[in-house]
Amino acid sequence: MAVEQPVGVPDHPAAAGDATAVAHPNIALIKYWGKRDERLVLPWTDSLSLTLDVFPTTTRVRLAPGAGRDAVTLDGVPLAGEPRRRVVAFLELVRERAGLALPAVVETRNTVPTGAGLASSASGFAALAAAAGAAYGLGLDATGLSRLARRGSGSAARSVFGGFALWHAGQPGHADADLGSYAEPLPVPVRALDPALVVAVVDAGPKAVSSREAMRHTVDTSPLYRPWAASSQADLIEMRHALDRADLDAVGEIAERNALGMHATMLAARPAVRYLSAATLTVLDAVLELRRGGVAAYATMDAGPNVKVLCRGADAQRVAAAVRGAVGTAAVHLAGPGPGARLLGANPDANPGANP
Ligand code: 2P0
Repeated sequence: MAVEQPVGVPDHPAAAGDATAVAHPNIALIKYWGKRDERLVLPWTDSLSLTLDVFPTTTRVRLAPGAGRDAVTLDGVPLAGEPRRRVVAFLELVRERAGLALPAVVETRNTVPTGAGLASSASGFAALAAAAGAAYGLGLDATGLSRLARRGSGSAARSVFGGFALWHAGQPGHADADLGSYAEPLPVPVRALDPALVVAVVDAGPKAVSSREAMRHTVDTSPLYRPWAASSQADLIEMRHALDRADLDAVGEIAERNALGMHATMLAARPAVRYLSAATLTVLDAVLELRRGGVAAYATMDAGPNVKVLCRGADAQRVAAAVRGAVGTAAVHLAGPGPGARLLGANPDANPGANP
């Protein structure tokens, strides 16, 4: 991609006026499911994720003096309805903070199947936050960028950082709740852990129920929600110890039970929300079979039927072959740890979240 030259905005020297950013999706090993504040996007629980090196989103934001309203496209197609509303609401937040009322042209390129439970909103809002923050001149550090990305989509707070990231829920009742909820990178012995995710796309279609709607419904109606939230905090503590000692089997076991528990909360909601399909269960059987054969392989699923199998990088091809053998129609992708959100064409100091 060509490096964009900043054009600047008269009277706002900090505003680049034109900025392009790239961000990658992340997969939660300890899930985020449920908000305590819908407007500020504050979760009930902490979550922990791995940012991937596949499916980047690239977003360019150009300020457009003279335009009547924001122009927002995804892969060249103008956005409409709720997706457009969410982007425009996010730009409003940025404009308010910048004290700059200009509309923008937002062009996004996604390489992940949108809406398929593969975290396109995480990479999408992390890239948008980085590009819009620079275009409007917010001058945010990585923590500030994570807080801002969170307002677009909760999981985007984590995609600001590369590798493993922990998103703090923040303290309920804190005077400035917004300040307390942000992600930070976790120091993990990645080389010793050698993590890989085999992504089995068993259905790339859009989901019937958005994760936003599904988590709201789960919190409101599922008798299993509070017990899961409590167990998830305990899982997080165990997960951090397992990561510290590069114990991939323990990491996988905790991640798998945390994800299955999250889906149990949805299945117990009234009425149930069920993202898992017959093909999902077939992949779960294949994962069990791999473990019986001595391969460290553990499954996690998000707001969709697709399965991400955590394994060692050294075993990834074997795991991918087993998944393909189980569900012949599945598209299988191999992923490893990826970088945080970064501006294209900017000097490294302007990229506080992008780990090498
Ligand atoms: C996660 N998911 O931790 C969890 C697990 C899906 C299942 O974060 O409403 O798109 O925009 O804050 O971030 C998906 O939810 O939801 C998600 P909003 P988001 O990755």
